[in-house]
Amino acid sequence: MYALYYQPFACSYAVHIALEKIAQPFELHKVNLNKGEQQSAAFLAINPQGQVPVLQYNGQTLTQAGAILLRLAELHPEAALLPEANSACRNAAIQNLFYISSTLHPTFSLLFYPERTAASARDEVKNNALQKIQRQLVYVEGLLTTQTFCAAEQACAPDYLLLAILNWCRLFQIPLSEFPNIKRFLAAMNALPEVKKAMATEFQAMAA
Ligand SMILES: N[C@@H](CCC(=O)N[C@@H](CS)C(=O)NCC(=O)O)C(=O)O
Repeated sequence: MYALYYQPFACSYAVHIALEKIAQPFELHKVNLNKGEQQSAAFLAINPQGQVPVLQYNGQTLTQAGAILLRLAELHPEAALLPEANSACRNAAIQNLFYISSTLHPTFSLLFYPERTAASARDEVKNNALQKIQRQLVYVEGLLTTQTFCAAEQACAPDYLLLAILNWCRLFQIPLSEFPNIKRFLAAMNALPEVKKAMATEFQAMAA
């Protein structure tokens, strides 16, 4: 049985969607980041980095959204969380997963936690991040020019993470009017059964 430590609509959303796609039993443990629960002794004992997502299974603990998604793809090939190993789009899927987790996500993190970069220059950090995000969105828009999803004909792991992060554009009032491919991507993703299930659960958990 999998256990996922998550915060509704954080990057852990991508792992939650992947677990819905795998369609095996899992349990969810909410970590309320707004209340600072990630810094509680109990949670730090699970992940000393004080961050979600954390996946536990078979007595093992795994952190880092990209790593968890790759591992789930290995453990459940039938769920097609990545394109076939020898397919042309496998490289693109892995490359995009790393781009999203190592480049796009950290830029958004500057908006959530500007004080971690410069406590006395929060606005400057945020403004710089917003400018950087614009350039990164141009890149993502390009990825979605010839296909709906970022690597393959079907949505897979990098798309789940991309969805989780692009959802934050609304939170930070980043307009997407100049990015029609991204808007089409979001609409297609939100129509997927695994996304609908995870979304409904996380909306409920937010309200609780
Ligand atoms: N590199 C980590 C980053 C994880 C991360 O930034 N998680 C955020 C939620 S999206 C978090 O837990 N933030 C709480 C904090 O940093 O205090 C990953 O890709 O999993």
